[in-house]
Amino acid sequence: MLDRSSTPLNALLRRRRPGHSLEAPFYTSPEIFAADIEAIFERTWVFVGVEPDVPEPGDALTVDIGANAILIVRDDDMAVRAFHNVCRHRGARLVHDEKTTVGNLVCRYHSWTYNLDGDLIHAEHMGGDFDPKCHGLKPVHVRSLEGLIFICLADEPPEDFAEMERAMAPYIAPHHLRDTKIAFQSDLIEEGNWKLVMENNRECYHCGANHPELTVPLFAHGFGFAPEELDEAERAEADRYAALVRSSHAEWEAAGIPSRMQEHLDDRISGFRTERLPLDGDGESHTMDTKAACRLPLGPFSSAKMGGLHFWTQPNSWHHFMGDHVVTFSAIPLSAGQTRVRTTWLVHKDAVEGVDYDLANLIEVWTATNAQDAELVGFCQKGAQSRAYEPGPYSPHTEMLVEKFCRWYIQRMSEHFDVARAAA
Ligand code: 3BY
Ligand code: FES
Ligand code: FE
Repeated sequence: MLDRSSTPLNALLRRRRPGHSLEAPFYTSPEIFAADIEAIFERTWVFVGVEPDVPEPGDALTVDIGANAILIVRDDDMAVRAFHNVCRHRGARLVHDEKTTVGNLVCRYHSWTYNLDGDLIHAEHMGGDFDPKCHGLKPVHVRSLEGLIFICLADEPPEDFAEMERAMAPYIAPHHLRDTKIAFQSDLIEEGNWKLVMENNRECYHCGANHPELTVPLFAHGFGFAPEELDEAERAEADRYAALVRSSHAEWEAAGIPSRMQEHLDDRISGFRTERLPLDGDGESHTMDTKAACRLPLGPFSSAKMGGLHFWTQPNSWHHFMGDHVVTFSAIPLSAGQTRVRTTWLVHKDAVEGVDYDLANLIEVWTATNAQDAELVGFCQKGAQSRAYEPGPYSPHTEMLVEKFCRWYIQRMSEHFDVARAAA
């Protein structure tokens, strides 16, 4: 483990150059990876799944965050609960499948059995002095933001999550996420540090050159540009887009659909950004013809042109809510050089594949985009290992939000390790 009193980590944190990518060890060092888990993933609210991952009582989902095995279950009262996936007898992992359905939670080792509330309800041969009440599963903080499941491993989770909930619930609610089902889920193991995955997600500087599918529904100029570099035609296009954003926002907000940008990426622990943006072409969805992929709308929308609601959270998620489907993404760090990106496509729960939606059409844009992003992240991971690598400058026009991600990260790390040092 890193020596925290005279550490290279502290020095690296102190000398981070604003407006530039991070120094190589932040992407490559196993010690800094362990520090990231401790200071970020064991402290902040982490997005792990959606309520439709566990639609019925007894449905369970497991996720590992660093050395922590977490279990998310739907209990008999339909509440979503989270526990450490660790038996209170001798610590065996309790649930082994990533997804399963259980009546009770039975440990394979000596058959200790817990109900869905985490109470130990059966343990043989433990004698009269044994108190099962003291051996329930250890709970993990869990919150569902309109169906998006976040967990926090800290004893005292950041309280500002409530502010994000208050701000975001009205944006997400119209999409009725709890009335959706998973049409498709994909796991991609990206060959890159989790921060490279997140940095890549926080800009579209790379979109024009790399995402031919994504740039069909998304506007090329929607994610920033240097005004002085635009020619006349490009400027006219940018102006047209800005006017469309203004008129779409006015129209949606008047219809009770919150749409305006809100951004707290680096001034809160539970940092986030949102904005509902109009789509190009016919503007209905993230598809190759920009038309809705699913015939059943998610809510009682007056138009199919609901744009795309972006919702990004620190440290590890991004989401797109359209009128007809939702796509959510979670980045789970596996090691310094590997990250699991889980993508989940959700449609109305009554939608029938092949009748109301064509699966290939539904997932085409983001399947292609994810593969392209995974490759780009891999390029950067390789680059960070080279002796030629040095932090490079972010574009002030298109990479401001990458900078905000890095600033948020450096703040969290500095706070955590300074506090730990002061307390020592
Ligand atoms: O998914 C996102 O929200 C960002 C913006 C577009 C590209 N990128 C993947
Ligand atoms: Fe679970 Fe023994 S470790 S029952
Ligand atoms: Fe991308």
